[in-house]
Amino acid sequence: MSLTSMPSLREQQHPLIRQLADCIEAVWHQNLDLSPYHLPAELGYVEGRLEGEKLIIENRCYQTPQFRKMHLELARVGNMLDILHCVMFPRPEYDLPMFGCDLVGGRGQISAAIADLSPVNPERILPATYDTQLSSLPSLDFSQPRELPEWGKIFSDFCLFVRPSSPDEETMFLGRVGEFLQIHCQAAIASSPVESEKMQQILAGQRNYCTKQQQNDKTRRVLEKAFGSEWAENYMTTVLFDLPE
Ligand code: BLA
Repeated sequence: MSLTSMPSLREQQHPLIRQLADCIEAVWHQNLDLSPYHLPAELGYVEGRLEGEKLIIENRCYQTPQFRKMHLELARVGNMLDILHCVMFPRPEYDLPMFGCDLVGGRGQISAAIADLSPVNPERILPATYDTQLSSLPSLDFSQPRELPEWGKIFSDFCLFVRPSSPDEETMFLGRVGEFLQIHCQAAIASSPVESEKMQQILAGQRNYCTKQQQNDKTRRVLEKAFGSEWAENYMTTVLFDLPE
């Protein structure tokens, strides 16, 4: 199926999810030289059932010279749960952070909006260009910040994790994620490959990121209930957070 004829889940989703999905794809297309990335067979578009409700997952995936895999996933469970998940996995030859974003909502309200550019070194230090640019963004005030779970130590000090409580806060979140993406794409195209020793450190950092994300029980529970535990394990480790070789 071609991209343009894909059934459009996003038109039915929460407006913030729709807008963020459009924003992510726009920034990708404007800045990067995209090629298709093929997900494991049968996992591009999936349907299951969770508590009698239909669970639909729609994936879009690209690669570029700097990124091994750029994954945008939209999911919906009946009218109960709306999800946007996005991760950009840099090729380990490039010293770039991991961009990750998750929006989870239901019944008209987004309960979790998270976005980060996460460092891939044990010191949790971002490359200087990121640190400088992210530090110079105006600070934002959200009325309902949320606390990261234990595995969330992978995220940077710039991580946004909130429950957006008004249309203004939704717009602020959307704008900030757009800024993260713009900074990230520009830094990526300006970056040069590293030496092989450094590459090993980056790989270890990416593996740690994926291993920690695989510990998100809330994601796992949704997938297990709809598709069973074996399917959920396979999906989390091969599609959502596959470890680079
Ligand atoms: C939270 N993720 C959640 C929640 C659900 C999902 C149901 C709980 C929402 C809430 O507490 O309000 C479910 N997320 C999914 C599912 C998929 C998904 C089913 O992506 C995919 C099909 N998660 C990510 C990425 C990040 C992330 C890339 O996939 C961050 C960069 C973070 N999601 C994240 C965090 C929480 C969350 C930190 C809160 C976890 C907690 O409070 O324990």
